[in-house]
Amino acid sequence: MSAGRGSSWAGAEIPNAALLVIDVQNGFISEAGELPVPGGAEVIPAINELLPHFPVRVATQDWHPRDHGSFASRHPGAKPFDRGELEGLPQVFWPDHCVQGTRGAELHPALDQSRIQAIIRKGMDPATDSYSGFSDNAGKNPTGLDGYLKARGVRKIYVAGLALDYCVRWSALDARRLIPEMQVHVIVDATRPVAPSSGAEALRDLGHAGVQLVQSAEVLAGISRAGAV
Ligand code: VGL
Ligand code: ZN
Repeated sequence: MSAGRGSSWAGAEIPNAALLVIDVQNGFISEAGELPVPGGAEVIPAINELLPHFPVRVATQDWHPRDHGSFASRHPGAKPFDRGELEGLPQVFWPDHCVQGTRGAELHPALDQSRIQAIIRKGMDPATDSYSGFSDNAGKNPTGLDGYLKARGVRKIYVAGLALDYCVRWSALDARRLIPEMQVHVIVDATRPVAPSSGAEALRDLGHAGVQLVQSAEVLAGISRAGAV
C-alpha cells in the first residue's frame, strides 16, 4: 500500500502528534559521509512519506564546533570509535562530523525540508556530547524542545532518523523522562544504527523504558483507517 497523493486519506493527520526527525544530515549518510550510518539514506523516503501526516514536524541537527570534544582528533592517541571519557562521562570518540556551517552538517538534500517547521541544533558545547534533541549528555544545555512540544499541544511523539543507537535512542528516552504523559514511539524502519549490536541493545532499552516500537506501514495504515471514517 502506498500513501499516494491521490488516495482519499492523503491529507489525514494524526491528531496531537509530532514527527521528530533526528539528524538526517549529509555527515551521517552515503559514501561521502563523515560518520556514515549503514543504510542511512534508506530512512529518507519513509520519513518523506510520513511527514505530511503529522501536524507538528521538527528536525534536529548535530551542529558541532570544529574543536568539539567528541572528536577523536582532539584526543592525542585516540582513533575514531575508541571509547574513553569526556569531562568524566563515558564517550565514544567519533570521526570529525557535522561541523557548523559545513556541507556535512546540512540536512540531506533528499529530505523534504519544506515540511519542517522547527530545527533544533545541538552539540554546540565542546565539553559535552549531545545525543538527545532535548539536552546534552551532561544535562547542562537544554534545547527547549520539551517546552516547544508542550506549547504546541503534542501528546504523541514519533521519532525517526539517525542513528538508532545514539541520537534516536537518547531523544526517545528523554521524551519519556521529561514529559511523562507523552506517548513515545520509535519508527524502527525509519531509523538505522551505527552498529547492529548497539542497535539491538537500543531496541531492548527503548522497549523497557515504555517506548513503543512501530513500523512506518503501521503508522500509515492507522491514519488510513482514521481517514476512512
Ligand atoms: C550521532 C554520534 C555522534 C547521532 C551524533 O546522530 O546519532 N551519533 N553524533
Ligand atoms: Zn555528533
